[in-house]
Amino acid sequence: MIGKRAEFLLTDGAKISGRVMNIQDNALIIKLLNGYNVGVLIDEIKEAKELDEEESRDNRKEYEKSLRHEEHKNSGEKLKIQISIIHTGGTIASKVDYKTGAVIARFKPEDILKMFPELNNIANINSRLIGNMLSENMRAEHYNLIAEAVKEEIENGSDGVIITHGTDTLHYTSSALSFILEGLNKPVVLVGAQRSSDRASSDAYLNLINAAYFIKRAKMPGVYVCMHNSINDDDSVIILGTKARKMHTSRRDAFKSINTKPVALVNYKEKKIKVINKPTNTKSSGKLTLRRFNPKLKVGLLKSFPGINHELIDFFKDYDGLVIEGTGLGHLPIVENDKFTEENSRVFESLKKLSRKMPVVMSSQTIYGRINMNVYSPGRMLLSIGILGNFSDMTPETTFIKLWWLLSNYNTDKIRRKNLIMKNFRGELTDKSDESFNIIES
Ligand code: DAS
Repeated sequence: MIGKRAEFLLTDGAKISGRVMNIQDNALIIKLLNGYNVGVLIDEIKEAKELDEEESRDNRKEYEKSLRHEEHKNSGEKLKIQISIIHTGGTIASKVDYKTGAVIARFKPEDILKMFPELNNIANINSRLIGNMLSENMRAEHYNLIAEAVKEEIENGSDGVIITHGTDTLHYTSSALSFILEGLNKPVVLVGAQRSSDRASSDAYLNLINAAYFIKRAKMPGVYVCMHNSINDDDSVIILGTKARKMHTSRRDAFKSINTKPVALVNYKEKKIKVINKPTNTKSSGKLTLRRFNPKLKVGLLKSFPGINHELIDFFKDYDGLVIEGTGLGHLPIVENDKFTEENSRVFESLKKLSRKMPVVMSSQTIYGRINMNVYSPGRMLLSIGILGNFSDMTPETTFIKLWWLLSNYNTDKIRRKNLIMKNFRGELTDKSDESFNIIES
């Protein structure tokens, strides 16, 4: 069959046709009509049909006609932009292992094009693998690795980068990349999926194709997240990387924009982009510089709760920084009201000690809304011992990532003296809160 044109039906229902180039590690290497090579595992081929040259010529004519049609539609602009897809893993790059039923992260870069050839209608795609990891395993070293790969792709001429990533910690990574990629003048879009790409209900296709379409049409430099806007297969929502948060364990519209309206809604099927809230701080020097994380630093994220003991605060004494998820406007149990609350005074003393040693930053368990430690006297007590973050509307996760990044790139004294936690670097802070709770009708 080598050298022949053939059509293959795969076990997952996908159809592939092209010229069989050779056999490598029990996979057929097939050159698709668009010129890209894909590898198809022989044990994933259900049926194979040799195409005679005439028939395959018709296929090619069909493909070239569709390309001309696409080209005509994009008339007047460069037909194909260049988009790089960097794979890190997660459900989007996983398959169901039908022997165990578990979702396993196992994907080769070319799989994406094999499964979603329509991406080729939007851009020339090149694909590279950073890893096949579930995102709960991400560490700061990975943030630096991904940022280095993004810089390389942009310097090699990419007009934009898609990063496929697990959803659980996707908003930590989108924040981290926002801070590392200083002077970014291209769009970088993180895409995940709540259903593995080989399942009919997968949200991978819509998120990927809409991310590519956003990169091609919106021309908005910056770091973004692209996921479902609702449980339907219509729009994807584009959220600024420092304002995104996963808010549901399994819904496909799990990602919401916190304390600010989303950037846009994208619908490739209808060729529509509805810009809602264009980021203002996307002016870039055009010189992309990596301001990396220092993975050796130890930064904590502690959720306060009724009855918390001071030992928990003391635990962080050898850390470099701590973010506390306080309650409400930014409160912690530090006031002794009666004989049951003596421990609260010890919590306050421990906080005072810790705050002398390192930046301690307040965020809120409410997720939505803004910190304000001026309203109640306990909040003022926290301000009096140097707790930072007053008036912040960042999520706890973005606050944690920002503090780690600040400690990696500035000395502690400057962070405190210049109150850098409240300096707006990447749109992570807004000066007016969005009260709409982000229910965006598409
Ligand atoms: N474990 C999840 C992760 O990798 C799977 C997913 O949602 O992508 O974040």
